[in-house]
Amino acid sequence: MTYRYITTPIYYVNDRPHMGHAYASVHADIMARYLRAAGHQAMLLTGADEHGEKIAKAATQANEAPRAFADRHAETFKDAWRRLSVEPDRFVRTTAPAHAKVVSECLSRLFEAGEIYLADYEGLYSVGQERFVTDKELVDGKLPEDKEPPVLRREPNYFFRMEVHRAWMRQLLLDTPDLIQPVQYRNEVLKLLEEPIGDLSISRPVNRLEWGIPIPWDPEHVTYVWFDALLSYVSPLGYPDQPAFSNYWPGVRHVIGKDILRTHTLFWLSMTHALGIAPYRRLYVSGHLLGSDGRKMSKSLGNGVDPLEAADTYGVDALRYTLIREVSFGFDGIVSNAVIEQRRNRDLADDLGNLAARTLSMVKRYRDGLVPAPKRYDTREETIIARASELPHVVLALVEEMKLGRAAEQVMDLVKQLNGYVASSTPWALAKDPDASDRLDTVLYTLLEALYSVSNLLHPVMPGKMHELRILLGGSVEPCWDLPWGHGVKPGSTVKEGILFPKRTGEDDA
Ligand code: ME8
Repeated sequence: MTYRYITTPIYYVNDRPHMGHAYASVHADIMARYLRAAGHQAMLLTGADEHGEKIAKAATQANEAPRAFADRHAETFKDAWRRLSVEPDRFVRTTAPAHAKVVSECLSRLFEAGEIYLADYEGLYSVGQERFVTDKELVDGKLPEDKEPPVLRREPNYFFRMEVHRAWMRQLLLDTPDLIQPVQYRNEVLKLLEEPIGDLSISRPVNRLEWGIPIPWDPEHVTYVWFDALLSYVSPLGYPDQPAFSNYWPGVRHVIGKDILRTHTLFWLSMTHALGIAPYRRLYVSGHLLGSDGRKMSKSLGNGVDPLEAADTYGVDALRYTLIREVSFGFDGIVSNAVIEQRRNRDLADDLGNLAARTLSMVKRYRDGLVPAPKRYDTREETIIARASELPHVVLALVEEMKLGRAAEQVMDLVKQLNGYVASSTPWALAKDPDASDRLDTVLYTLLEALYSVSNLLHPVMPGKMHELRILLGGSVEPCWDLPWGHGVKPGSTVKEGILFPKRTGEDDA
């Protein structure tokens, strides 16, 4: 048994999740489900990033104490994941006492080891954005989103010695070409590491921000939100001394968006190196879902599409399927309602749903709804059997590279092949010919058994609908990975008729 640990970003809980958040969580969930299906002991982590200025400000605006505000929104996220069939094994909250303890201990250790020092930070501070800004960001002396120009501010901050880890990080990336995927993001980071990266400010004065984990040796400061958040990948495993940490950490894979690439490389790799934690095994970096305005979908721009509304309208499984099929991992793209409807109608209703409905209705009509026993296979069946038998390996290899859309596409190609097989085998003509009874048995059995394989291969993507499909097929309801041909549906058992994906048009809303 091998352990795998898959993490989503730990989301800021200052609003409800939009489609971009669902994109990351659904990818991580599907990967975890595939790995579990294939026999790995896989743990999925997600959670809530609750400290920092962003949350403190949102709480003030909502006229709530930060704790109550974070409690409420953490529940909103948990509920959203439930409704999107994202099933984390752990949900970490950065306000949990066990997490805060790990952060304090890590800070103390690094301070004692001389990896953290106090210095004055001087820079241009944007009151509007509540952060230091660089000259490069300014247009006509101010940030485009601010009304007022930034002010020169000087304040004491604790710094983590990040620069000393730069050479090591660069070597790590050179020695581990698949550490960051897709490769364009690895190249981006290698470029960043060619120049000095400086040290990292990891505290904020308490008189400016109280909502954070106190610096253990200096009550005048709280910990910077990213230093706190990144450690939430290890704290739920009982770092440093619990067995879950030693079991799961070596197989860790982080799923993130490209907006947080820098923090997950420069910050997180140097932090883990300084703490003596092995670097992560993989960093899968997604592109951005864009709003209908062509800009990154985001809470602040208000161009977010609600994934829960889309799941209610089109079905959660159609949404999950569309998310992995429509935008290749690593690239930017758009997942609009029109796109979900099209994927649902074409791929799921026309190709997969129709194949299932036709097959089941022919079994009902020609064989009283009983699974026939196959007789002699010819080359047409042998091609299908060979493809169905190799697909679990093909799919898993793609899943390991987070190419989930390509994996699903391979299975949907089998579905297309099966639709072609129905057309060329003409079961309706065989049914009229008393001498073709054996042949009809073989064709119908092959279709049922291949559909059973499809239900297993797509179960991680569409758990609800593939469960329904197995019920219709009358085989074992539990999914089973890599089942040898001939062990899915049982001759003599009863199938049911049903429509998996009723076709939807925009007019249904009228
Ligand atoms: O950054 N397209 O949290 P966050 C695709 N708390 N993915 C998107 C997206 C979009 N338009 N918008 C957001 C944080 N995401 C930190 C993380 S981790 C230790 C701390 C996804 O709530 C994407 O995966 O801003 C991105 O990285 C993540 O949401 C950021 O979520």
